[in-house]
Amino acid sequence: MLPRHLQSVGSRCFARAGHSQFSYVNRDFPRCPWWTAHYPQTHFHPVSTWHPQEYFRSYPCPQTPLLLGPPCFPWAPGHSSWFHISHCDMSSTGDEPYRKRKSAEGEDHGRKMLSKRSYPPANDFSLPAAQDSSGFSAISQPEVKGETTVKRKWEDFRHLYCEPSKRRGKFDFSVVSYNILSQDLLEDNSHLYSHCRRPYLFWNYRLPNILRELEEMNADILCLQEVQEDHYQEQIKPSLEALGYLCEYKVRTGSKPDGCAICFKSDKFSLMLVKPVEYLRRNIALLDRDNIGLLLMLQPKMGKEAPSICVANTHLLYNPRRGDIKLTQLAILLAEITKVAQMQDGKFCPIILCGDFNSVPGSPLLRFIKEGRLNYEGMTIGKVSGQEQYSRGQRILSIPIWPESLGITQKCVYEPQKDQQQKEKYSLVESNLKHHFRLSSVYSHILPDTGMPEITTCHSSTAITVDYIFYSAAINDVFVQPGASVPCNGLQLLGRLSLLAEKDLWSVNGLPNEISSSDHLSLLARFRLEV
Ligand code: KL2
Repeated sequence: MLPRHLQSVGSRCFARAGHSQFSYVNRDFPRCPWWTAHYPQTHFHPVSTWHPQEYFRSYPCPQTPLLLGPPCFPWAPGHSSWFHISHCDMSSTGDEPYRKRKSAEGEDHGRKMLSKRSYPPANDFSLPAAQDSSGFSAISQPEVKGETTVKRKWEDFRHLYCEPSKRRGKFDFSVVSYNILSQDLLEDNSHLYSHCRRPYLFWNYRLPNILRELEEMNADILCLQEVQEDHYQEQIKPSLEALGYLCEYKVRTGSKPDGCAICFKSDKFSLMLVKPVEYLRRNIALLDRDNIGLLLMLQPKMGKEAPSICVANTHLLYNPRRGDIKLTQLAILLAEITKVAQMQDGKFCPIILCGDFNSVPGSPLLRFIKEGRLNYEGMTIGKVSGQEQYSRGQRILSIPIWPESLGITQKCVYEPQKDQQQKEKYSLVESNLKHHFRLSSVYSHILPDTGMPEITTCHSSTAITVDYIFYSAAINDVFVQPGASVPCNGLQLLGRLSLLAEKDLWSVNGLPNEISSSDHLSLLARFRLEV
């Protein structure tokens, strides 16, 4: 018998190619300001004033790990997808919580997004003697007894589109965004994983799970964050190459050894351009952080001439108090995208923007990405990302946010050399940020079945959405932004792998757990480009 909150999920069937079990009419809340009304069980604020902390409570968990079942996507016929909960026989005596050292990261001292919650006792686990290369004990898979399932459903939107006319070509492809939790950060922030059974935190345990998950999703493009450089070079890149991917990587500046990777199937795309993006500017105090992004231009391999697709991947600053830095990092990325994605006729090629933005849905930063504009007058820097309800960053954003010496305008484009008159104009700038794109989010941030917030990251101190896949939507796309003038071939969202609610994740001991080996969930979407 499933726990009560899982019954509705467990009783559903999987969505298979052409047989979606679900109706998606009215699912698109960006087009409907009163979207909450579709989910009468819930009492959420509209997204723009949403503070996740008000809704996230601890759901003490039964002792069950989260398993990802066999692969199952519409383009892999005969399979279906789910998360699988197994009832393990675990005693709850005296497991040593995992600890190494507290965060030494200067930027990020001692914040908690939620008050510390009580967790079920950790479980006993006898460590075998063998040590892996990181000095931790090697382990074998624990015994699993009894099974129930929490599924991540494939949500199929294909029935919402007309078949393209015979004259038009179509190119379908899938994209993953996944913060895989670098081992270095896991060990630096070990207090966030005190709820985990220690053996599940060893890299040698986590790596095969992560690779298996990536293999099962079989996406055409992978945007990975928190990829530790040595693990990338020695393990991840070779493994993905063996699966037919070509891989590009950008490590963070500074001493943190992780970065972002974009990997793509070499039989689907040709690589046209690689652009690593560093946000660090040694001459600008605001930009003294080591976060980075990575852009690729990928040309679809199809019979017809198709525009390249600009794929951007980033991991923005974590620090919940420093929205000023996050917005500036985002502006740099958008300026770089503008540079590479603008075609000869001035229009933009289709854009996919993935990553961990360390900002919640409905926050000013998210509104800026989706709406293309933000008036930040009087906004405190701690409010920008919405990570903390009672933000401690109380300084008001300066106008403009970043200094002129960055060379990026308030429209998030690099500016040409200016004369004196233009410089004066810049100094009179208003508190309005803009960008050129109309980007839609693949996810709706609320689960349609229950009205609960979707979660992309979950550990001892938080359970929120911070990961996104944005895309330039075609005018007939299900999630096209209101008022969007679509500059060129946009993308249609054909489907996505659903996310989960916090209570579902805590019912399987949170993240990472036995089977899901990051503190983030993977995001997966399928798109169509019509040419
Ligand atoms: O939230 V993250 O995890 O997107 O999953 O991004 C950052 C955090 C990542 C890179 O800086 O490391 C994690 N408290 C919680 N998490 C932290 C902290 C902290 N003090 N510092 C870094 N991270």
